[in-house]
Amino acid sequence: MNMFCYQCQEASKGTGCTLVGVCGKTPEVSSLQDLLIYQLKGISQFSTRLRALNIEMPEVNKFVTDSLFMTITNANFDYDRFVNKIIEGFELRDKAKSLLIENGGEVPVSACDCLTWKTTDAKEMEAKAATVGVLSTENEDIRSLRELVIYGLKGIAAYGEHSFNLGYIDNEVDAFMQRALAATTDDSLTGDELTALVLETGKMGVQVMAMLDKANTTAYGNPEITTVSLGVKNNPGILISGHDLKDMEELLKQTEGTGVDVYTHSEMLPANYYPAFKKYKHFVGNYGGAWWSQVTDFETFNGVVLFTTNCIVPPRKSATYVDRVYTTGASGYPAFKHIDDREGGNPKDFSAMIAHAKTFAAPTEIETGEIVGGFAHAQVFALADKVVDAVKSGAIRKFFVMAGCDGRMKDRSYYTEFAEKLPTDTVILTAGCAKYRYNKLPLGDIGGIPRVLDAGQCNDSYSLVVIALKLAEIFKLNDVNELPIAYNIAWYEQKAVIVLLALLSLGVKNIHLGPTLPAFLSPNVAKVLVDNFGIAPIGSVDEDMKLFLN
Ligand code: SF4
Ligand code: SF3
Repeated sequence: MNMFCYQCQEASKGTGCTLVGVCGKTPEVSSLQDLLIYQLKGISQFSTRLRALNIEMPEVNKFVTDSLFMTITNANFDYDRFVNKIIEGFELRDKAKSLLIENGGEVPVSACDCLTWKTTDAKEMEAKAATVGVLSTENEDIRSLRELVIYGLKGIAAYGEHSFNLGYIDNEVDAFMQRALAATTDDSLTGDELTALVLETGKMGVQVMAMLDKANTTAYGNPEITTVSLGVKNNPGILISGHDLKDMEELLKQTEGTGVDVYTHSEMLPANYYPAFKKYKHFVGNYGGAWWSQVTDFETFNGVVLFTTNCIVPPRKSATYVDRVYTTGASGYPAFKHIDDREGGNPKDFSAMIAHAKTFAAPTEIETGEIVGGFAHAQVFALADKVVDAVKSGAIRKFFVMAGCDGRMKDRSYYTEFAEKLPTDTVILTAGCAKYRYNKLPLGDIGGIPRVLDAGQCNDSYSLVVIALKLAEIFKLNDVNELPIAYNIAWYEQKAVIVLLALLSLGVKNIHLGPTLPAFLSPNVAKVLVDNFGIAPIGSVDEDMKLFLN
């Protein structure tokens, strides 16, 4: 075994990647990611004790958030970035320890040498990682619960980082993340206590998604119904992918008047729905499909590509686009150029990338037409009367929340077929890149309400929750599960894990999860989720359709 990782839906053989990641993560990078997580558990023990003395270390909060985000599936493949991050972490941990001692705090006593172990040698880091990774927790149920918490925290970190970039910070979320990381080293915690921590993680997921919603809508306005072009224009282009709207804002400002057009890819599509971005004439639409289609989309795009977050697919040997791809923020890939973080309140500098973009031809058109989106909570509330009337009259029989992630596996054609076979009196509520399985299908509308309502990115699943709670209020229901809403969620990486935990913490029951259940759920932990929340794997389209509609 060279490595062990089972954090995403594509875990090898449905159990875990042991030789090399199906995602392309090397055993070396996997080791460094394991060590970084281990280190966070040590730093968090000190910062949690400091917090009890009313001492907050903002640099620790930022470090923990960045580090968790960097380890999300397909976010960062850059060995050197991880080595440097780990060295930075040792310094931060020792600083936190000194601060604790100076302030009369008690230094934690733990069997975990994450409190003391250090090196600056990359090979020593790799060797150490082999003893502190996921499998170092022997009991499979405790391991399953600990990892469920950590994967939820990774999702929280991603959304927390986007909020931070827009000036929104919630110290309660930081405190929770660090307390929870520290708790994953506490051997005295029982399965029940860890299960409670899992649900608390979900609650914090709701809190961080609400913060990000506020940050995005305050900065850029409420998403509104928007028709997004899928074709191309004649100028050279920059294709921006990922989830970070601050990067989007700065890119649009810096490309204005340069003769370079901006297109969105994958999870950046919802940027088209924000009033503050729609005003830019050179922001011309969306190009291509979900993240995994980048291997062909980037070839035909011809121009420069910017990754603001996950999901990066390591380019094939034959790829011709490698030298025109840039990363920024938590994302990274050794062969791509990286754009540095903001410093001193100044925007990122995209000038070299924009100059590079000007040297390329316009994108090759791969499709034409338009799609409609922008159905986040404020826009749906504006249509509330129409929606409520359609439900009361029976014109809408049922809503299907089909949020989450897309992925490469062939089995995911289930979601396309499911959307196609849904009766015409049903509406899909979506968010995240899962939508690419059906958002270009001609599914029509119900009295002017499109049958696919796209709220936005995966974090905008929060909008779907707000809509559900509002409908429950309008229909005077005490329980959100009494609404005519079914949940058929697709997952891939750890942001979908926090979306799922957030839904559970809000009491949503009977969620169907696919295309497969997470490898990190042990049989006993899976049973707890089935017994208490009615979580179920997807079946065949026809069986599931029958089940959902009865
Ligand atoms: Fe395997 Fe997924 Fe981990 Fe990549 S992130 S190594 S595909 S389990
Ligand atoms: Fe997609 Fe990677 Fe998860 Fe934000 S871009 S949803 S998979």
